[in-house]
Amino acid sequence: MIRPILKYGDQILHEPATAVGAITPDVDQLIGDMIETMYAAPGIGLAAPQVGMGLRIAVVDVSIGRDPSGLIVMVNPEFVERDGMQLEEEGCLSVPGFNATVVRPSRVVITALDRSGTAFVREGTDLLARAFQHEIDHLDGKLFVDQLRGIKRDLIVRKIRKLTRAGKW
Ligand code: GNR
Ligand code: NI
Repeated sequence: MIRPILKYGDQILHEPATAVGAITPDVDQLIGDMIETMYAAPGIGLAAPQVGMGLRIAVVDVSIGRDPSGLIVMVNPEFVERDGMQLEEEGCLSVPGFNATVVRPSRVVITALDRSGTAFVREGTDLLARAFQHEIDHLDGKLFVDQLRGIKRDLIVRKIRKLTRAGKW
């Protein structure tokens, strides 16, 4: 089932999510719905808070479904390494219509549980590293807008406030 994607300003997006205790049938259903919702959007990643669930679950597929082995399900992900630096344009399904250049490490290694509850380690470079960080930020209640500083951030926040007041957000 495709679930609606919440937007900037919805409180759950701005709060840290809770670790998953066990992959129950409800959690498995949520993961399935998140995969479906990500591909339908389409997006290269989706975090549970974006569909209103404050749990530490995210899905990523930088191939957007073109590569059958491209799907990565992360439950309780954590960084074990972060290095390098990249500066690229970034967007978010919860901040539609906006993008900005965000500075991030160019290589990360994460550990997480997969959909069956098995631990794995995965390295990501370039776009995959960016996607991992973007999704783990969501689990910490942070959106890409929060990584921006000064006038770049203020401009986007002001435009969103204006759209919200006009009932167009
Ligand atoms: O689809 C998405 N594209 C994207 C592009 C650059 C950096 C990060 C992303 S993630 C985003 C989907 C999304 O909002 N995931 O939370
Ligand atoms: Ni996002």
